Amino acid sequence: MDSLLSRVLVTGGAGFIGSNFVHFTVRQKPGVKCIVLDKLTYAGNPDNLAGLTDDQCQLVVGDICDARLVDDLVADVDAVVHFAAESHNDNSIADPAPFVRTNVEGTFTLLEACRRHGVRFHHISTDEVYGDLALDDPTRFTEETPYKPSSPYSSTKASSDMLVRAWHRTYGVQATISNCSNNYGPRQHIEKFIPRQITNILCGIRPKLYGDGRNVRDWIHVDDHNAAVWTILEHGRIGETYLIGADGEQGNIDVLRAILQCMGKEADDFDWVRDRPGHDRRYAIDSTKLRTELAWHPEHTDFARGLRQTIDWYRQNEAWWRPLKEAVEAKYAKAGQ
Ligand code: NAD
Ligand code: TDX
Repeated sequence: MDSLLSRVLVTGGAGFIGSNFVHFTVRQKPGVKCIVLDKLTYAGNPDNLAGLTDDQCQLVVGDICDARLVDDLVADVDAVVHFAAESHNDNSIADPAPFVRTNVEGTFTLLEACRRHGVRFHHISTDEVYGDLALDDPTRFTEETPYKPSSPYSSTKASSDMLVRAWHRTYGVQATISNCSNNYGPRQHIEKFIPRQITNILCGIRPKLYGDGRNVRDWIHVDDHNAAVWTILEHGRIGETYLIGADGEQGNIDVLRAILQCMGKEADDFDWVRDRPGHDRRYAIDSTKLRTELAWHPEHTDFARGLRQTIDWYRQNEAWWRPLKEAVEAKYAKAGQ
């Protein structure tokens, strides 16, 4: 369907979810041009945007904390979709400083520009702002759940959500927020759980499971996340928050066993390693508001199928991840993980 928006600033568009958002937009929203602002940190890769034409996507390499650059870019678009962040919990435990800078100061910088230019702002956030649930807790997170972040990463995301709410209420910035659960799919950095285990197996390294392996994550395919983001961008009520989730709760050990089975390995072909400090036990999203109010529903709900496709993607794109592998594993080895 044609969109009323024609130019969208996508921060973090060279990362995992942001680049999938750009490709989704090219497929589903003809006529929309994505202007990607990305610092190309260790997590950003311009190859993630390969094959797109200048009419579909323009990459601007820069920092969301650069107020002048951000102001120039925001002045020239219809909306901002803000994915850029430091996104990995383990990194935030080792060195929280870039998380505070990018996630808090960067979001502030974008909000100020949107305030000056009256530009629509959609903020991408995470279910981790709500802390965690016990394994046997029958409840799930809703938009009413109090914030209780556990890690440096999730506390900076919670801070950025608060800024967005305040800038909407105080200055009338036309903002929405979405808090999504764990994404999986192509182009996810190999520091993250699923791609780390897939690429370990492809390299002949045993997969690594933290703690007792019973932590639960609520998995969603990245295309379902991005479809929801477009739905909120176009039809969401200004000032509102929407939780995005696909009823995909699974224990880490079950996900790992599914990967092992799919790749022809024995069920016990992995190592137990040191737990993550402060490791959140369980996340679970109730996305009733998004489904009833905006009629969104996930399409990629066959997790086994999505996992097989993701494994195939890493098999077929070794040149994309191989140069990163040694350094990622050396970092984990140093942390005993
Ligand atoms: P990612 O780490 O793969 O990508 C982040 C991108 O942001 C990279 O391209 C990086 O270069 C860029 N970036 C970092 N600092 C920047 C800065 N100062 N200026 C400009 N660009 C910068 O992350 P991801 O997994 O794609 O996550 C994207 C967003 O979605 C984040 O806001 C994250 O909090 C949120 N989120 C992620 C998940 C998930 O499961 N991965 C779930 C819910 C929400
Ligand atoms: O090697 C590993 N072994 C392991 O058992 C790694 C890397 C992780 N884990 C566990 C930790 C978590 O319980 O797997 C689970 C998933 O870990 P991550 O991929 O690091 O994701 P998580 O910490 O849950 O956060 C992710 O989802 C929410 C994203 O990284 C965040 O950006 C998002 O906000």
